[in-house]
Amino acid sequence: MLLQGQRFVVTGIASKLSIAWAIAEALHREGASLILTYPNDKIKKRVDMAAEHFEADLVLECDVASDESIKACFEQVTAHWGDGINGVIHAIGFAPMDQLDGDFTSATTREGSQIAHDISSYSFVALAKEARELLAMRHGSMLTLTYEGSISVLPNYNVMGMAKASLEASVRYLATSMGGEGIRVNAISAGPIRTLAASGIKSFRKMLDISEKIAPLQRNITQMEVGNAALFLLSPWASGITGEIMFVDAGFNTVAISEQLMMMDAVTPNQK
Ligand code: NAD
Ligand code: 0WE
Repeated sequence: MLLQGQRFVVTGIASKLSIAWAIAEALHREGASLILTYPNDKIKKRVDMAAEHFEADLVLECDVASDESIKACFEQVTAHWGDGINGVIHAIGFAPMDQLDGDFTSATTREGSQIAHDISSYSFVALAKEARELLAMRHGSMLTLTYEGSISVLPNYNVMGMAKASLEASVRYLATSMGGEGIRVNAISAGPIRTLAASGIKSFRKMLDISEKIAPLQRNITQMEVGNAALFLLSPWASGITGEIMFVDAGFNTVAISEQLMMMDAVTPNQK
């Protein structure tokens, strides 16, 4: 087992569909010990269930909107694993729903932008501050989840695109800042997956349909494929990789105009 004796703190489990669930699954499969976190009492029950499934050591509150909550969480991590941790997984993203619907310029507000950046981007740095000492003891690493909307425009992703661009920049700055302590920092840019964070997004179904038409693999990706890529980045096999944004998107990001798009009637009527 690749990660026998290794220890990871996993944030962002909200259901069995969560990307964080699949990452925990891969880590657990390889023998790692886990601490799982939840943001509030509403989600706690779900994470308790996950903790049972993954034989997790502890379940801790960690609301990334609060410095006190993050601090208290890592005090408990330190009390349990005082001689270090091997990794922290950040699988958290949030913007108020009204920000993710319609014309970017009209939909985006100061408050919506602040919340999106606070919860989806700054929180990664906030976790790094508290995890740093424990990670340094074992030359551990951090991993976050991002999306293509940081680089290219996708309908309705809006202010989350700004927040993900900021998150990706933080990966590079954190990697440089903590590299001297042997701490690596990476991200996975995942293709669209139906999770709680995708539910309620208008036209998400359509996003999935179009993605599978454009992507070189001609299909969408699964949570398990993200879990396995995460396992690699968090493992000793990736000891030379830091500051990296790795795409797990069936190749979608590499294509500008696909053969499929050339043949779509709405785009090129009467001239196939
Ligand atoms: P999800 O809804 O299962 O996970 C989102 C998590 O964020 C939830 O567990 C939620 O509890 C947590 N969260 C929200 N506010 C929080 C707070 N204040 N403190 C602590 N946790 C908080 O959805 P998911 O798709 O698994 O999302 C995980 C990550 O993957 C997100 O960063 C998301 O942007 C990213 N991502 C998702 C997709 C996709 O299509 N689903 C694609 C690429 C990247
Ligand atoms: O990063 C994400 C999820 C972003 C997200 C989703 C929600 C829904 C519930 C952030 N905040 C909220 N707030 C809520 O209240 N993804 C990559 C998935 C996603 O979200 C989209 C997408 C895709 C893909 C939004 C619009 C268009 C495409």
